[in-house]
Amino acid sequence: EEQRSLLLESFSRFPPPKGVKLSYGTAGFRADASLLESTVYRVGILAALRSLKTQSVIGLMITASHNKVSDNGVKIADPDGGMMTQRWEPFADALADAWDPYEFLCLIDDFVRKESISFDDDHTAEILLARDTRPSGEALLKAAKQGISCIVGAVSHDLGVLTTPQLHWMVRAKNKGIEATERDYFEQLLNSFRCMVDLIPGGRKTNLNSENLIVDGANGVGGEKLEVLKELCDDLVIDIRNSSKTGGMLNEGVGADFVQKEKVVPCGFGSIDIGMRCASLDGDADRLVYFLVLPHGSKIDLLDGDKILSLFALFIKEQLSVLNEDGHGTTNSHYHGHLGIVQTAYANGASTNYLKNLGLDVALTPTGVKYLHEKAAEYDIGIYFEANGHGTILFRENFLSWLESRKDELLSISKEKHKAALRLLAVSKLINQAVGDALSGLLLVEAILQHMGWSIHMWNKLYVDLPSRQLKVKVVDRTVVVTANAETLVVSPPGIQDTINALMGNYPQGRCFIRPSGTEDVIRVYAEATTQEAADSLANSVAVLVD
Ligand code: 16G
Ligand code: ZN
Repeated sequence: EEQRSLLLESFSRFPPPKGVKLSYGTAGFRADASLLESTVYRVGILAALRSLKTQSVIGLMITASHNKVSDNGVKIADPDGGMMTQRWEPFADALADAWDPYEFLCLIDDFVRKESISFDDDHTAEILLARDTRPSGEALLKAAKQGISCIVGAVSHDLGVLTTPQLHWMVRAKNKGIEATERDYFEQLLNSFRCMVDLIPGGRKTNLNSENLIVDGANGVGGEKLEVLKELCDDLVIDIRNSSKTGGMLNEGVGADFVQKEKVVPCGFGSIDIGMRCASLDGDADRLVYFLVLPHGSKIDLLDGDKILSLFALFIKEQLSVLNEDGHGTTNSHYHGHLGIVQTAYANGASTNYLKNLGLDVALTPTGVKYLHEKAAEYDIGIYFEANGHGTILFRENFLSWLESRKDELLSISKEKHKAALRLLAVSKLINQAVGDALSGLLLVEAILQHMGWSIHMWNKLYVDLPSRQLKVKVVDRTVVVTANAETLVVSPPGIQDTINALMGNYPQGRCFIRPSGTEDVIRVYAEATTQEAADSLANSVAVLVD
């Protein structure tokens, strides 16, 4: 009863916006910030129910990532720090769209019954809240708190401004009973980074290359947090630009999404940076790309998610080979450590070839972190990345405990095996196990480059990207395009795939696919071929098929 009146009373204070239907897409709810108060309030309720159901700490993040500053969004982190289970998405949609107060109550009642969620004194709910630097974030966070507080027994902790991966990390840590403050996050990252640097063959190389590291913070939370990280660690020499404090506009001509899509330097970069190691974070710091400024100063050579993935894969594979080498005195307690790579159809064909030539298993999934993450979790070590720079490395718990338990014994067998085990353990602590994390990804790239003794130029030469082109075609109803095989085949409308196949046949190494966007009313077209002209022409000839 108390519950019902709390819900009814607050419901009337958060009327849903007229004429817009929001849905919990690949990255939660996203819209113009002025439309979101009601939705965020309802997601507060959803988070509290999720916490009651799982009897664990749940996260609620307010961000619209790389989208413009006037947008915002909200998403939920599950107990393991990953995205909210897809099973609950339909309920999230229904809750966000409910108009009538009694329909709203019924919806919650039915769902609570269906999921056997209990409300009693033994069941409490705890939600960690955070937001990015968007000005609309504070008010939206308040709306989320209101939603949470109308579920009896639910408490929220406002953690203020955080990166998306920091919040996911904290949710995961808290549920494992580990201290989970921001300080703990930074300490874990820096300790494991130092550990990797200490294990560099032949000792640390200071001033390896004359290059400096310069990071574009997208005028958002990432730059701000990187400043903190830098303060805590003397070993990190970073020039940070477009940090949120310098007054530039979030994501305007800056950030990983801009750099990756436009293939030009972000604001604040130019000819003075030619030859330097440059990196770019997105608006909530869950994406990372590197780039090199080309002569003349505005065009770049992009080292995207695929290239970061390739660097990580090479390093991990090297450590696993050392561990598995059949040397003298090896016991039979082998654990091969199955390494798997996960990409989407957007991965540059040259990267997939490179990885396959290393002898690695490469799997494809549809676009969206939840699909890649789920697939990567099937391996002892699973590395996933989207070309846009979102990705991480997942380690299976059993594999980690095997490494932990064997590392001392390995020392008596071979120093090299021992070191390889320590490196893998350090990577598992450095790289965020919950979601892609630009800050931890950046530290890992830096540690591996030092380990290899490589400049960014050498890393860039692992393979040469095939020229590619992305187009979007505005359509009335994007759901008419239905794909299969990780978005590489169009099954509907019928016939289109045959035409695409025929067109691809006209270009050497031609590859092309179309898919409905999960975030905009468009059909996306991707094409690659051996020349830019060919990639453009293939993309254009396929785009007209859906126009
Ligand atoms: C979302 C996804 C991202 C994906 C993008 C594709 C998450 C957290 N984010 O931002 O992974 O690359 O959507 O957008 O899953 P699109 O469907 O409009 O091409
Ligand atoms: Zn993001």
